Amino acid sequence: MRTQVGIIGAGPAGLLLSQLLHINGIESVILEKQSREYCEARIRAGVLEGGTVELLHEAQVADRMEKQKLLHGGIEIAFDGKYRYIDFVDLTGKDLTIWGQTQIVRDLNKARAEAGANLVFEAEDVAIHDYESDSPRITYTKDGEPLEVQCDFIAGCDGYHGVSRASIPQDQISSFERVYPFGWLGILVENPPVSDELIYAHSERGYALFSMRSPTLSRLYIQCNADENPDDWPDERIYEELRLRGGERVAADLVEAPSIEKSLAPLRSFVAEPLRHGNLFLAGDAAHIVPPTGAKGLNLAAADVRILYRALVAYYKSSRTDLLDAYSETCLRRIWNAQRFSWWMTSMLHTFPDSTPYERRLQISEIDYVTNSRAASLALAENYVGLPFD
Ligand code: RFL
Ligand code: PHB
Repeated sequence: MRTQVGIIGAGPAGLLLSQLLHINGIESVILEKQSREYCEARIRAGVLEGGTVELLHEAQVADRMEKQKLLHGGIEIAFDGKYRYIDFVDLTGKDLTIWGQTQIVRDLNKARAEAGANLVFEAEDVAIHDYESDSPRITYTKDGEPLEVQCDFIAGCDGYHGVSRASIPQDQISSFERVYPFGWLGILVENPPVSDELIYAHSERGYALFSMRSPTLSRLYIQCNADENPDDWPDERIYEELRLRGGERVAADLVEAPSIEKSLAPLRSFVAEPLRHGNLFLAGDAAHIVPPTGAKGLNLAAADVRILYRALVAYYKSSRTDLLDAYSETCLRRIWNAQRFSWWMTSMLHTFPDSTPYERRLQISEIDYVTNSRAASLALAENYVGLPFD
């Protein structure tokens, strides 16, 4: 089979790229390892920057989001018995949208299927060939049959554990990484959120986050050891920690309901450079991971896609190669900004097992400063709502 852009991975990055290319008259094929049902059941991100929302409009998959989204004007930070609100709208004039990644993936799958897209689920043994040449290929197996996609470009949108980045010889790609000594245990519960805004809580017992997906669906997280077994965490134990970490107001207002999903995510910061290798372009989690504390992962994946699809459109419509040539450098500037912000939010709000009493005092002092000083709150706010595109 022949196409213009061969895309590996039907996560938000791969689906969004395929949809935006389609709207601009460019053909693509998506090869996805998992089933559609599996991809549509994964609970991941929830907080969208304005730029991501704009891109979903551009991709014509914003109708359901516009009807069901929640708008947020800021975040609360709980620490040391206090609750401080950082008002993003007042500080930056911008708000944030709560709309689950799960819903985005469902809408994109539906839009792609309705447009008759070539979307292959349960593609096995996906492998990349000749990506340095003008005729790259992707081979795979479907229902036991070996198949091949020939294309002009390959987009590696297959996440952190995918084959795209792993296919690049080690001496041609640099990796930068930090692994944190903890993870997030998350539950989804059919219960109204404990507060109108997200609450990021710092406590001696560890960090906790009180988030949401809708007026009737809460998403709650606690910091735990990265190697814990979620089965060792019955709901009652999680709620006990949430109450102890969230402070008095949260403890009084938090209503328990059984979890409908429970998962543990280790925390990692990671960047692979460059993002382009011949005619192979890495995008999203395939190229970079951030710890979820600043809610940047999905937004960064969308930012890569925005830059890549525009570069591909410029190539096909005007034979321009300059935007493709600049892809890696353009993306990396935003990626490193998000890396710095996510690392900073993570370091400020989590409890580190090896920190000294002196460092603990500094951490409290920093949270106090960031939530009390307009200048420091603004630095947090402008990064959280998303830095502008050039
Ligand atoms: P994905 O979503 O991992 O999709 C990659 C797809 O590639 C497929 N794949 C393969 N397909 C074919 N062959 C292979 N060999 C393949 N290997 C893998 C996979 O099955 C999958 O379908 O990457 P993508 O598209 O780059 O999207 C990235 C986002 O998913 C991720 O950054 C966010 O979910 C991160 N994240 C958050 N981001 C935000 O912007 N805001 C948030 O509030 C936020 N919260 C979160 C998060 C991530 C979390 N976890 C689970 C790590 C909260 C959590 C708990
Ligand atoms: C979420 O709702 O899943 C969420 C919200 C904010 C974050 C991370 C995750 O910083």
